[in-house]
Amino acid sequence: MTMKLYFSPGACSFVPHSLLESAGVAFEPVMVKLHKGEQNEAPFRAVNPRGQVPVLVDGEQTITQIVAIVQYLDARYPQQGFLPQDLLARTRVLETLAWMNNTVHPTFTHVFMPYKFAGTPEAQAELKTFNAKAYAGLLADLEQLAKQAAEKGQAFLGGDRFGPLDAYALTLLRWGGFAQIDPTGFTALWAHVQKVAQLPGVAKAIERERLQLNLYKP
Ligand SMILES: N[C@@H](CCC(=O)N[C@@H](CS)C(=O)NCC(=O)O)C(=O)O
Repeated sequence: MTMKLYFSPGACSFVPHSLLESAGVAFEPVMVKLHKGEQNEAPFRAVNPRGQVPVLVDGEQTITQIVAIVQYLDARYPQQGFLPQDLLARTRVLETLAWMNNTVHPTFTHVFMPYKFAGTPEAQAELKTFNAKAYAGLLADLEQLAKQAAEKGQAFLGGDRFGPLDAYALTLLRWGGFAQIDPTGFTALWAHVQKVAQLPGVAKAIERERLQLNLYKP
């Protein structure tokens, strides 16, 4: 049975979307329009009661959470080397992936969906401003990771193969534009993201999602 990936254009589901395209496997992409609130409607809630993308459905199994989906895809398509084989290198990639997912990403969610975290317009405005600043700091940390990889002559953030860190970095840097952060200010990261965007699998996911990399409007 063909796998299904529930995704939303520009959302964090870009991570498994670009991994699946890179693996060159047949899957059915199912678009969920978050801006129309489809994640809260019955058909999608029946798939994921938590109302979030990404969701990977493989036969009888429904898998959510990027960190879990990435490990599943890595095990299913070992030839892709999405995660390094070496124990320590793999642990380091998972460490950074978890940080992206549990720290960088939710900081942006406070900017993009402040109504999830505070009730009044004043509190939401404060959350937006405060977290946009914090987000710029976290992108600066990500810039350091891209710089270190480049200095080591490492082609990708997790090693010598394209993987989840590269796809997540692209997504997180792109989101910066919504927070009034100029991506080109992060020189190493911007160069890396542009390079990653040209990989055939990543380019396919970008095309399906119709993504523009630089959303910053001065
Ligand atoms: N920790 C979750 C985060 C998922 C998440 O935040 N998804 C967002 C899109 S980037 C979403 O579906 N938001 C819709 C909503 O919360 O209403 C994961 O790794 O899958």
